Amino acid sequence: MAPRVLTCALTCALTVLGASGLLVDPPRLLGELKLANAAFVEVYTAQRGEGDDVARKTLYVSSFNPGNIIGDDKVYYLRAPGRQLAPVAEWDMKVLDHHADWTNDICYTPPEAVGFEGVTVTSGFLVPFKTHGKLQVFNTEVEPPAGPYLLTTLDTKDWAYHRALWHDMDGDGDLDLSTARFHQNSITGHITKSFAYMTNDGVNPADSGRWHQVEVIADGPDVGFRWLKLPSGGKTYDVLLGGEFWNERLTVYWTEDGDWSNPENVQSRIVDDTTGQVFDVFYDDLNGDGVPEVWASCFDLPNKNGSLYKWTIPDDFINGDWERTTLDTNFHPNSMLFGETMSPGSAIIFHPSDAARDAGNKPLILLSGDDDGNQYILQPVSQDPADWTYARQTLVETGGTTAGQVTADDIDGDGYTELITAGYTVGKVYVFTYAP
Ligand SMILES: *[C@@H]1O[C@H](CO)[C@@H](O)[C@H](O)[C@H]1NC(C)=O
Ligand SMILES: [Ca+2]
Ligand SMILES: [Ca+2]
Ligand SMILES: [Ca+2]
Ligand SMILES: [Ca+2]
Repeated sequence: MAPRVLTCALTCALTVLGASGLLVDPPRLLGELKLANAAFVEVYTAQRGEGDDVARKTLYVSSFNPGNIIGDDKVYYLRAPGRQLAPVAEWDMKVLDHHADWTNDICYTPPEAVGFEGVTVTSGFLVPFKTHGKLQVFNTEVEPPAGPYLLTTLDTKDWAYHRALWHDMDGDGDLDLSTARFHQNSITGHITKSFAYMTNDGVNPADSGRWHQVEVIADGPDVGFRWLKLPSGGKTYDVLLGGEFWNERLTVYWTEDGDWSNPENVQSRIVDDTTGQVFDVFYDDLNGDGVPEVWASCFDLPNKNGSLYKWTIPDDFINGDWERTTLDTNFHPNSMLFGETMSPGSAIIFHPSDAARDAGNKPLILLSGDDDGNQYILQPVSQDPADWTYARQTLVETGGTTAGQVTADDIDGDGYTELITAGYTVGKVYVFTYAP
């Protein structure tokens, strides 16, 4: 413990002395790309393929438009964006997909899952004509990417899918596709929530795609979730962390032996049911003490007040106390004529530079205000692990009702991080860099 405290004391002192203040200057805008309804943005670095890390990065942007009633919500991609930074305005985005309605998260698919490296595009939402969501896998090892390979052919109702993570659910060594989803009854408005997986029988999705489904949890995780390994009673468990949007709670689920194929074996604990709607949930070491925290963007619907919370995970996740801290609050969404709005939304931690990470500094948080139309940078005001105070800077005011997702990555490999954010209503993708 002592060396870590000492290192921190030194780093803190250096940070204070080395800069005019503790806060890092905001990044500079490299450029803006016009892209209608830009919603979710991701950058993945392929393990396979030619060239260096910069060449193997791909930017993905999904989009949705309630007005496209015949369903041509597009997903775009751009290979090696870091090789084309000047000018961003001329990025030639290629269409990855136009077969889904209301595309959401674009999730990474590792080569171990199905034999090729790629992405899984999730889709579906509540609005008319957009309720039939899908999980579509693409092989991105080839150009243009091959697919889509539909893994939800056996759906018996319209599901809205927002995330799909490859995880071995039945303990046979094959990665199955785990997912959270929901369905709204069009007459009663009742919402059905379902956490399920598509079983990997070793069949390449390119050759026939009847992946049978196992529902693991009914009425549980519906939008955001993560897989963690957590300790209790001297044992480490495979834990599903659910950010339950409709049930308005944060929960953990586990089984005794890590086999999720029998729903009767699933145990659960409600961590917090006073958060309001959980937009998304994350698992990162925010305070630089080497231990990850759980954190989430949440929205108190009756009071129209959004917050970002963190929970310190106890040594025993089943029996211990999960201590909650408010990292930021008072996010207020714009209102819309039709439908509910919320704020804040998606987030990611980042370091402005490799040097800041190597120095052991706490990460910053890039946060989308979602329906408040803005994006923010939250900076820890101190390097003290016990201090959870953040200073909020506005990175982008899109000027439109809704901003989109955010991501951070050093896309050109110069040691300085780029921030990529979507302006949904204004139809733009913004690219910033911390490079001087
Ligand atoms: C918003 O919620 C936070 C956290 O619960 C609370 O501290 C704050 O006072 C609330 N703000 C308003 C305007 O209700
Ligand atoms: Ca399996
Ligand atoms: Ca299997
Ligand atoms: Ca920590
Ligand atoms: Ca860079």
